Amino acid sequence: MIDLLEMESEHMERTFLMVKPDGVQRGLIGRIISRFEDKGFTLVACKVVQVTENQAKIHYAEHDGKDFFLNLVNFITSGPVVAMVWEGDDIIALSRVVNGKTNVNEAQPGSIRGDFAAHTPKNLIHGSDSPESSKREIANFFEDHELVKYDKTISSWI
Ligand code: IDP
Repeated sequence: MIDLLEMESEHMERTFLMVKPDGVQRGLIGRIISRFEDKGFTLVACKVVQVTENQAKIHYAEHDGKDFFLNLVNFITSGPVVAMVWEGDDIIALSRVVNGKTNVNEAQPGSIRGDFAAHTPKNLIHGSDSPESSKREIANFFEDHELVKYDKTISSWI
């Protein structure tokens, strides 16, 4: 019989999550962080930062060339953000469900965007979409030593 409490995770991932300037300005930092804590994920790094233009261009490199690229850069540098690294099983895909769809008209109630966002570009939260972008985005905002490794005793129940 499989001992569920002792099961080693083969799906542990890290992801980069960012409360965007609209989330900070609207006073939603705490409620957004709560969504990921409630899901059982572990916060391993967190800081309030003013994104530089260079960081913004690296962060949104996949959108370089699109007509909304400059708006994206302007928006993400328009005020402070909360940059975070979170850890958890399959967190890259699962945190995007917590975030909700990019287009706020399609974001489900219960998701961050579904509950709090009213206009698509201002959709409050960013989450990495793949292990590769997660690595690149974390490295764009954090040094290795800023990521803290720790276990929570509750982990085996999640
Ligand atoms: P995601 O944030 O859900 O991962 P991406 O496709 O990576 O979505 O887009 C990054 C951000 O760019 C979105 O969160 C949104 O703010 C903005 N964005 C995406 N598509 C459009 C668009 O067609 N017009 C304007 N802004 C867009």
